Amino acid sequence: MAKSNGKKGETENQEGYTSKHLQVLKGLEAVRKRPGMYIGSTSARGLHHLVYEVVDNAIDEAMAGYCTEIGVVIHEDDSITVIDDGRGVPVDIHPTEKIPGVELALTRLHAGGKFDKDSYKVSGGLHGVGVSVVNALSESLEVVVKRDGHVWTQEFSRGIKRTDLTKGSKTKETGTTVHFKPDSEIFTELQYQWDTLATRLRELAYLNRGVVIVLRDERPEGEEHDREERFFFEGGISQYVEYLRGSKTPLHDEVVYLQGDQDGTEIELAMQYTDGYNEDTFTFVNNINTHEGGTHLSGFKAAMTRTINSYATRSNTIKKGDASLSGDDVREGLVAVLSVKVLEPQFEGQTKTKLGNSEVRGIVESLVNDKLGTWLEENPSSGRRIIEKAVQASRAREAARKARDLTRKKSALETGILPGKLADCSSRDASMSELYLVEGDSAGGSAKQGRDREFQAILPLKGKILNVERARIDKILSNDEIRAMITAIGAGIGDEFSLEQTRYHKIVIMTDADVDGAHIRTLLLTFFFRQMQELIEAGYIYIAQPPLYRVHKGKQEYYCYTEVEREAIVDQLTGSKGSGTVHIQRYKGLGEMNPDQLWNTTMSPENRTLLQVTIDEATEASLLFERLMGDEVEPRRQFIEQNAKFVRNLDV
Ligand code: 0RA
Repeated sequence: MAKSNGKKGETENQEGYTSKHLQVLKGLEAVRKRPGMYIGSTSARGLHHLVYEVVDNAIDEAMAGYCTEIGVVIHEDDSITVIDDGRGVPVDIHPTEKIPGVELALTRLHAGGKFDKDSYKVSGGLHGVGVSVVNALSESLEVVVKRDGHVWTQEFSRGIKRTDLTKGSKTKETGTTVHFKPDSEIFTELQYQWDTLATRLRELAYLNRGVVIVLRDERPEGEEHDREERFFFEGGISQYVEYLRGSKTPLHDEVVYLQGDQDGTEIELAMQYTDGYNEDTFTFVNNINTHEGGTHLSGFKAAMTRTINSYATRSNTIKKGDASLSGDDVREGLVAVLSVKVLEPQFEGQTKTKLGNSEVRGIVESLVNDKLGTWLEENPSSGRRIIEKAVQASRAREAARKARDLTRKKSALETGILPGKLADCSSRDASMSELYLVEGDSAGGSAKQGRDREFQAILPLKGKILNVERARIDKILSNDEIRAMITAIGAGIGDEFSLEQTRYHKIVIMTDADVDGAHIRTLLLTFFFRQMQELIEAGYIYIAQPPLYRVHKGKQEYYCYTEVEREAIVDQLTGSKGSGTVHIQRYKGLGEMNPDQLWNTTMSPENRTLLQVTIDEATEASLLFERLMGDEVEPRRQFIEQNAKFVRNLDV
């Protein structure tokens, strides 16, 4: 039962809350009743979102010039501490609300932010809901503020204050520390993922040049835990472009950096051309990754097409009467980061990551037209290489179009002739159908025998598939394994891909649990990422989880999917009654399982675990692909070791 806060002049109701608090409670109770409305989900995604919410506040302090260092700690119990050296949340009594600013920020919905309208706040999307939401969804939350010469503390539980703001020892420092433990009554997932947090914090450090962000994991055991990483990039988004470029060869030495502002909209662009065949443009609005693009991206694209074409004409590389270079042509091999700050952003689209503000298009377009034009004039040899690259892209695209037409006839996409190696399912309902892409003919054979042929189709893939990261489209289409996949899936590729035509709503990559298997899986993911991205976005791509061990003793038999599981089972069996020794069989490949075992452990919907592949962290994903595919051996080895990086547990 809540206690009276001891203040005079406020009437208490039966439950012991003051009328004012009742109002407060109602606000945060709404958050607890429908948490999804405020943080998107109550699974892993929402859990991580709590951290971003607090960090965003600290970043706001940094953007306002008051904070240089932010620390995030994952504690042993999966509680989180976020510490910053900003101004500290105000502790003085709010003139009209009559409670300290801190308490206001933590107990009132939408009262968390800065009160002036001239600063860039993250809003829309899932961000910017305020720290009170974190408070509402935490079993416990303690805030420590250093401000006005003292250390101040206050505690809450599930959004309700447990203590009044307490003035403690003297200090000259300023800053805010928030420690919270997500509520197990709310969240279905309580474990923090290092990679998920690290990816976002790295991104924030690149986008906010000079801010130091340190992530520390204090949880013991396991390779993922007990570590610390520091993100600090003096070069900001230019350095981000270098990171994203990975091992691709640049066409010009320096990253192009443009900056400008108009009517309160600030624009920063960093870009570099490489010898690659893909485009990697990442756009951000107020630090939020605008996966779905929007007006800033269209302004950028329009300006690129116009500026490169006009430079090509002026430098006589393309003549009057020649076809002009297309947008895709002028962006082939481009790595770019566009970061804009907008005062009142309107976010649209399915995932609220598309910028709607129409005025931004023109602002970005004229800045890029103007400054990129100047850059090209001042760097003619770089300019020439860029134009040559675009001209080559244009020729290749024309050749590819012809090749594609040819392929379409040859592979009979339209006549419906499926690849010979495909063992198709009998169902014609795509939403029920699954396609297993299986490494090797022998595992493919077991899968064909073990499957449920009603809804499971099997396509065995032989050996290494083509690295699409290092090939132009015409070459990609001449590869047999890739052609078989394209025809089996039935939805085309690239610009012509059509999600509605997909013949299976689950495409399951099933490879051996070894380095070769990881490599093949990555090649396949690269292919889907570059040529059928919508499949990933739709959540149709999965990774099968075959067991690593079979442990048995007498008639007792267990399959173990991780080392930890194996240890636990072995301990249990060793300690259990009954005669016989404990046998451990390690599966080196799918081929070692007979059809029944493969079905029972990996394919049967009742028993299997499928990992859904997301491109939530498209930034990281693209880079990882590039790192693996590049010529450097070390990152490739590292990548293979950590290849589950873009794989997240089913998060709906
Ligand atoms: C309200 C107003 C001001 C700062 C903050 C909130 C603030 C919130 C958080 C949350 C985590 N770290 C934070 N740091 C600051 C502005 C205070 C001023 O005008 O001095």
